[in-house]
Amino acid sequence: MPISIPPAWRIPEREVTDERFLLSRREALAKGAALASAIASGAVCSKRAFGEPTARLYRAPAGTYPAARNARFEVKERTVTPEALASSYNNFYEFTETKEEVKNEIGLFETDPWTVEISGLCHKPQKLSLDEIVRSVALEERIYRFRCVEAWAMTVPWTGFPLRLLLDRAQPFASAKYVRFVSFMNESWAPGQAHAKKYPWPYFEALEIAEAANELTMVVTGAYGKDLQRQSGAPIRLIVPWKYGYKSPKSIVKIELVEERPETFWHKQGPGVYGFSSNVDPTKPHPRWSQRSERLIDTGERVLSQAFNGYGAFVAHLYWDRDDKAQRYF
Ligand SMILES: Nc1nc2c(c(=O)[nH]1)N[C@H]1C(S)=C(S)[C@@H](COP(=O)(O)O)O[C@H]1N2
Ligand SMILES: [Mo]
Repeated sequence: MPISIPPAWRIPEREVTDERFLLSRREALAKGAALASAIASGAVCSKRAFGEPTARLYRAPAGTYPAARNARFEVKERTVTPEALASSYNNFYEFTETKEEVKNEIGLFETDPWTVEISGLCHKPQKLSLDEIVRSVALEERIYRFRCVEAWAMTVPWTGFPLRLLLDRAQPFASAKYVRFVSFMNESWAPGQAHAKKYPWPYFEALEIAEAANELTMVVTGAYGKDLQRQSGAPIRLIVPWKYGYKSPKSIVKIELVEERPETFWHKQGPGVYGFSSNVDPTKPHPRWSQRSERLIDTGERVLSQAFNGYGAFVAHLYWDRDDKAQRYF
C-alpha cells in the first residue's frame, strides 16, 4: 500500500512552527539578514553541507541489531512511522531549528569514541564507553508512541534497555531524588551551539528518580533495527514516552544523581509553559498549541491525544500523591 506523505505546503503554518516560544520580529529579521549575508559571502556552502565522509560514527558489534521485540510494548492503533520520515523531521537545536534541515547539518558530528559518565550521589560513579554499555545489556525493541509538545506525533521501534539497569549499576544513595541528563557540547560539530547563543548549551534535562526507574524509561541506542542515526540522537538518547518529546534528551554524555530538583533546558526558556513534569495532558493547552489532538507525521491524520500519551497504566501511580490534577501533569 502506498504511504501518503502530505507535502509540507499542505501543513498549516501553525503546525510547522517550532518549539521556540518567543522569537521576536526583530530577531527574525536579524536572522534573515544574517543568512542573506552568509549566502552572499559563500559561507553557507561550507564543508558541513558537502564533503563529510570522514566523521567517525559508533557502530554496535555485528549481530547486535535487530534486537528481539518486546511484545508488551506494541502500539495497536497506529502504524509505525516510516524511517525515512522519522529521520528527516527532527528537533535537534544543537544543529538547527529547522526540522527538515537537521539531517543536512549533522555531517561533522562524531559519535565515536563516546563516553557516558554516571556521577553524583551514588556508590559507584563510573565512566562507560558506548561499547561497554551496548555489550553489557540485553537490548530489546519496543514500539512507542512519541508526542512532541508542538502536537505532532510518530510511532517508532526503538532499541535499547531500561534506564533502571544503569541506575542499578551506579547504586544511587537514598538521598538521590532526581536524575539529571546532559547532552554533548561541541561547537565545531554543532552549528546551533556555535551560533544560537540565546540557548544555554549543552542541552540538559531531568526526571524524578521514580520516573527514571520506571520500566517505560528507555535508554536508546538504535531504532528501526539498526544503530541510531545521528539526527535521532546517536549514539545514545533517552525515550520517556509519557512525556512531551523535549523530556527525551539526545546524544547524552552525562547522567547525574542529585538531591534538588534541577533546572531543565525548556523549563528555563519558559517556566510557565514548559513544566518540569511535562506529562502529556490533552486538557492543558500550551499557549501556542492546543494539546487536545495531535498530527501523525506520516499520514497527516489528526487524532485525539491521551493523558500520559496513553501510558497511564504504567505511570499514573507515580503521581497519585500530587495535590491536584495540574501537578500530576505539569
Ligand atoms: N540534545 C537535544 N535533545 C533533544 C532536543 C534537542 O534539541 N536537543 N529536542 C527534543 C525535542 S523538542 C523533541 S520533540 C525530540 C525529537 O526527537 P526526534 O528528532 O528523534 O523526533 O528530541 C528532544 N531531545
Ligand atoms: Mo518537541
